[in-house]
Amino acid sequence: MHDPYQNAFKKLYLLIQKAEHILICAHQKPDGDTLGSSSSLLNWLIREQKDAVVFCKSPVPLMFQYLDRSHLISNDPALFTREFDLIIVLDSGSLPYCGIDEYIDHMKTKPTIANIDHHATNELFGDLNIVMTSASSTAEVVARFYDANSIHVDDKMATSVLTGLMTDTGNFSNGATNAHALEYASHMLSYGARIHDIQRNINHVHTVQSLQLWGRILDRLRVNTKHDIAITYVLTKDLEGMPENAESGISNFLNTYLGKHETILFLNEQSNGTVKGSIRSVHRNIAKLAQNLGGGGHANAAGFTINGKIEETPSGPRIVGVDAKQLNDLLS
Ligand SMILES: [Mn+2]
Repeated sequence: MHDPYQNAFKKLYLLIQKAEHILICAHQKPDGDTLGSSSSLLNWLIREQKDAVVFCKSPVPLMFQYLDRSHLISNDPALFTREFDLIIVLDSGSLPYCGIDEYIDHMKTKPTIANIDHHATNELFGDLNIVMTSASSTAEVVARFYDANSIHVDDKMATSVLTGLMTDTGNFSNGATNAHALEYASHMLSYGARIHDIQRNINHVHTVQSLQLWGRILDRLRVNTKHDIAITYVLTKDLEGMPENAESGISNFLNTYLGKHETILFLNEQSNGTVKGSIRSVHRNIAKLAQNLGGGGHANAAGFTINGKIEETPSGPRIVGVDAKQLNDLLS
């Protein structure tokens, strides 16, 4: 199959062959795509007898610890005091998004940076940029890289790639789902990917407590008819004593099950004085909307972060904060 990215994939392969010490970076607050892509490449590089390590600023969530060699993923910034020839950044629109900009700034010798991603808002910060905005996931880009270089994919590498494909497509149900996502998923199954292992880990992670939290969030769901947006939110105090990431997945859940309203906005109040917003839409391109609010993302799944707190009012949530005017216009 002809792939216009063939040259870039060959270049990446050469960079890897040339490098002796390789650092793979997954983005902070990691999802299945960044971790799946990282663990897949790590397993391959170890097989190639390369000195390779993975850094992720946040710890690997329990639900992703089935990924092969995920226990080797380090959140120790001291890694950046070592010398590397190559850094491979996965699934990150920018270095600050990944959480490694300051660490890289302080490195004595500057490694070559390969930027592998699928976000339309990617800032092309790498020396080599392979940003496939049409790809369902970064894991799909990794699978195409293996294909382009005739790299044998073993069951470990395949399980990790399939994890990225399944999580970024919401189990092949959201707007990122396309023929290639299913095609590569099929390839990964034929290479021995452990799909039942993935299913059990990524979909059966909820406790009674976290589902009760979802109940509270669903109870707050309101429709803003002026902008045709369904809005709900979670407060910092709701998350006290909850399992980690208890609220994650709710915007995708709403996007899958709330058929009538095209756009969903989920506001998540953080303990550091910011509010994170996730926007999902099946047909509307909401990347611009997220960008206008200082964020970014894909046409159907995007997000932003603003300074402020959520105030509950009878007509719904409002944000108390200096830069909140634009968002409050959307909420009113
Ligand atoms: Mn992704």
